Amino acid sequence: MPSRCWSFSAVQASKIRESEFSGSLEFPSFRICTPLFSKRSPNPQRISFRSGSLPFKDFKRLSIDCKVETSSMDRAAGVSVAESEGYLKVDQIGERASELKNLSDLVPPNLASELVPEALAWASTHGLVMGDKSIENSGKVPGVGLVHAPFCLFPTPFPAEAFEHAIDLAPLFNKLVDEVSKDGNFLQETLERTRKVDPFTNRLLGIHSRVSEEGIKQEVQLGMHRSDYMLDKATDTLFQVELNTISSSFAGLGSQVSNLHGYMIRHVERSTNMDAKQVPENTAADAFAEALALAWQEYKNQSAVVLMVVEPGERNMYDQYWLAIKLYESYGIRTIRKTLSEIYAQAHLSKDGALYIQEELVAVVYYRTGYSPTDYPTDFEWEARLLVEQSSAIKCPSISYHLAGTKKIQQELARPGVLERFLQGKESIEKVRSCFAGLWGLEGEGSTEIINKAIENPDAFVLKPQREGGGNNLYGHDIRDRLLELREKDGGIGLAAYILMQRLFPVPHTSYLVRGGVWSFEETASELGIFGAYLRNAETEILNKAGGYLLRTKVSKSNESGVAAGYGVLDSVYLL
Ligand code: ADP
Ligand code: HGS
Repeated sequence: MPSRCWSFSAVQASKIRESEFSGSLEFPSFRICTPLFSKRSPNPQRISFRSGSLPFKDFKRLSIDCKVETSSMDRAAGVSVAESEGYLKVDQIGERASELKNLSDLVPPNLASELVPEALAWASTHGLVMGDKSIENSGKVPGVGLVHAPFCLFPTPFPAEAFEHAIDLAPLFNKLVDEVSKDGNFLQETLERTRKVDPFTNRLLGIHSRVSEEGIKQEVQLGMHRSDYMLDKATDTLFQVELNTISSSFAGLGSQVSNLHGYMIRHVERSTNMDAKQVPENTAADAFAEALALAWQEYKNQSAVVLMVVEPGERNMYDQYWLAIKLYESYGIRTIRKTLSEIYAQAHLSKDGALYIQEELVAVVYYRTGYSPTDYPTDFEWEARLLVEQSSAIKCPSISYHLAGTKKIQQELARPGVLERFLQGKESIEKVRSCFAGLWGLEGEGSTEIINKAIENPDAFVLKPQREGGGNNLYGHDIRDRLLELREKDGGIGLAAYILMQRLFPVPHTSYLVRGGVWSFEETASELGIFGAYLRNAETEILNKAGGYLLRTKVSKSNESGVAAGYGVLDSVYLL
């Protein structure tokens, strides 16, 4: 290409922003002069590209159509004007964006540090907050001891196709949970060996068989789930990490992070070409408030309330209040908050099984606790759980939905031919099965081989007990040690308390993490959660949809992503 100096009209020039290029062009004699720099100055100027992250060598092909607008000054500068007409169109932008791994690369650290106070202020003025564990009562009294929730300064690039796929899976998993929950024998049989070596699961199954014998008082089933996925780097496949059917958190704060990122992108869209529209609207809080309201309507008693069952000290109360406040503001439905021990002390059933907390009639019971043995420090909490289960209040989750979300059931559903018992349609079954990673039970003859594999190569696995809430899994050499110990003890019966899962290695990227008012630039990896809302009254399916999302980003070297457990931060997706 002959060496020419081209001048462009402002419009065209605006398409080319300095920050979009870095380093020098590979076409030795090609120069770009933009009127932005030359319209008023007589001499066209050479632009040196100093920011942006992709050196030109990444560009395999650069097509150039140029519109030449001669301006006297340019002519004065003796620039030979080409005859052709056209636009300088850098279609690499599209391709370049698809190769984009990190938005943080488009925002240099000095700009990020300037923007962090903005983000912190936005978070604080938009309820993206948690109780500060260093301040007493911050988990008891709303408004006392607030700190911003940990978050990413900018969203994380995520393939739109994988995101859409995860959204499409939500109604199928909602249906799967519902169908599995109806099959009490499947739940009891699948967890039979586990309950012998896991007292917590045993108590849950005890309540399940008790109310199954006594007869279920409430036909309405309400599901507020979150299915978590990782985009596996090696296979570029979206694999399900787990399906939460109880206390799926961060629908409230998760929705706010997407809004924060829209606000942050507006601060840098000129210098980075980011587009806030590529952060999908996150309707999680609205979807969960709607699900609670529709269930309340199914109970058909205007004076009834929603009971949110919470932990005694709850630092994540604002995530919960986002739902309760939306429920009141949008539907006029009141929510009361009680711990399991308060329910034990204050609850009773009427003759026809209605649940009352003191004088308050309860239509819906929404658990934000009760998924861990530590939530039942005494038998009183278990008594409270049983009483609620025996009542005609609508439970979220019911004991059968809770059990359908255990990791052993997740593993059993991944065994060949099992999904066919619960889902209709080959396409649906294949779609769900396509996101199952390797999952193995450890009881019975067939498990010896996989246990040996995990002992030999523990880094390729995760060992999971029947626990929720983060911080329970085993990784690396801890897997070998635990398997060797369990195999030796009591003939290996303890193995039934665990499942083995293929270790997933999500696509790495970099992010600006903001925690405790301080930012850091880190190598990170993310886990996408899709919220699912489901409501059925006897044979009538009232609601079955995906209800927004949650992206949690952790430092790559961390095994876990749990935000409440202090591993991950709240994030959102930037769809590419
Ligand atoms: P919990 O119910 O305790 O949250 P999870 O199964 O979600 O249990 O595991 C907790 C965390 O452990 C996940 O958020 C993820 O970071 C990590 N993890 C779980 N399973 C895998 C896996 N197969 N590969 C890689 N990381 C995993
Ligand atoms: C609440 N304190 C979960 N729920 O969603 N974990 C994370 O907020 O109500 O921390 O990253 C309770 C589990 C992922 C969120 C915490 C599913 C909770 O931990 C509830 S069981």
